Amino acid sequence: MATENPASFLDPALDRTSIAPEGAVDRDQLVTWYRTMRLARTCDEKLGALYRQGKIVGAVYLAVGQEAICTGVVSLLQPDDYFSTVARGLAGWFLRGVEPRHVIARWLGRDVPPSHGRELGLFLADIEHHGIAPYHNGSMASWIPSGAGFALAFKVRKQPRVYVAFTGDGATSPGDFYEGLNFAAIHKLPLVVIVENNCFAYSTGNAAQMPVENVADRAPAFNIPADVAFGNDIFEVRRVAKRAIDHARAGKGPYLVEFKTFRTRGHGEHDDMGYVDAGLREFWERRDPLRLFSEYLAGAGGLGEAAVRAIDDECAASIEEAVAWAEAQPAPAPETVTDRLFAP
Ligand SMILES: Cc1ncc(C[n+]2csc(CCOP(=O)(O)OP(=O)(O)O)c2C)c(N)n1
Repeated sequence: MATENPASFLDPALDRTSIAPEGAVDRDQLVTWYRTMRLARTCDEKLGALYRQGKIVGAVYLAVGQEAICTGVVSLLQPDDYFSTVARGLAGWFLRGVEPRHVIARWLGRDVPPSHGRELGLFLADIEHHGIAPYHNGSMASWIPSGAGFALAFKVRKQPRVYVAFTGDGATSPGDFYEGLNFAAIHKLPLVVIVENNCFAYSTGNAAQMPVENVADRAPAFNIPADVAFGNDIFEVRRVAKRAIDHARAGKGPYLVEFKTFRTRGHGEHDDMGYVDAGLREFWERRDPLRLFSEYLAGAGGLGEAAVRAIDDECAASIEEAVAWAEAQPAPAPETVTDRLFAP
């Protein structure tokens, strides 16, 4: 595949190596967001280790480096808003109450609800308990028209709800992206599209799959507003995403937000990222969302270094417990293989 490695993929105007909120933020909220991001990071790192031990069924896809986006966006949603994530939504799931032990057990293919070993963690959806919508299949961008469908249902029922569809940069090139956003724009549906532009669609750099500099440059084709922002700053994510969510909820139609970010692991754990040069990696590692957030919390955020480390340790312990629980769950019994294939 074609690969390009421009210096950073990041417009210097968006760049920063320290973060801070614009106004006062409640201490408990800060801790909740940080804990969510750390829990997701620790869980992902553990899943990477389990993959190397041969314990994961199939491939595993991690969100290391992208945690601020999902955490920031989902933290703004109302309980009855729906969202769907693709491979990089772990932090959002945790914020909505999904338990790490269930996520890990799913990746291990265990007999746990809701699919009892029928799907992997990648296709996580639990609309009934957590408002995490199914995105119906793995075909890139299919989740945009299905998100428009959910948003249409909200509009027809006159419910003040929004649907947030997370997507990657690569998934903004297939036709489904255009069909879904076109329909949503015509009917002014409450659909927010959050693009996590992590520089690569698998190994294909942005310039090799987009004739525009930003995904947001595609929004004028739908006559909808769009923003580009730095996705590793939880405070900026919340600031920008709030504008989009408020717009959609007010009945003004879809809104696209492109967050520039980077995944510091491969597309999946089978991908060694040989196509990424060391300089690019180092650039983004300095801008790691957890590093930026923990530096703020330990310093100007007033929490102090020891309290931040205590949260990290607590997350590490809870992921260890979750793995122990998940490994103790049984695999689905072979004779149940045809169960749950069809709705009763
Ligand atoms: C229509 C379609 N074409 C190709 C693929 C194979 N595929 C799966 S993920 C992926 C790259 C996705 O890149 P991006 O949307 O940028 O998300 P990222 O993995 O970087 O988060 C490709 C090409 C697919 N799933 N669907």
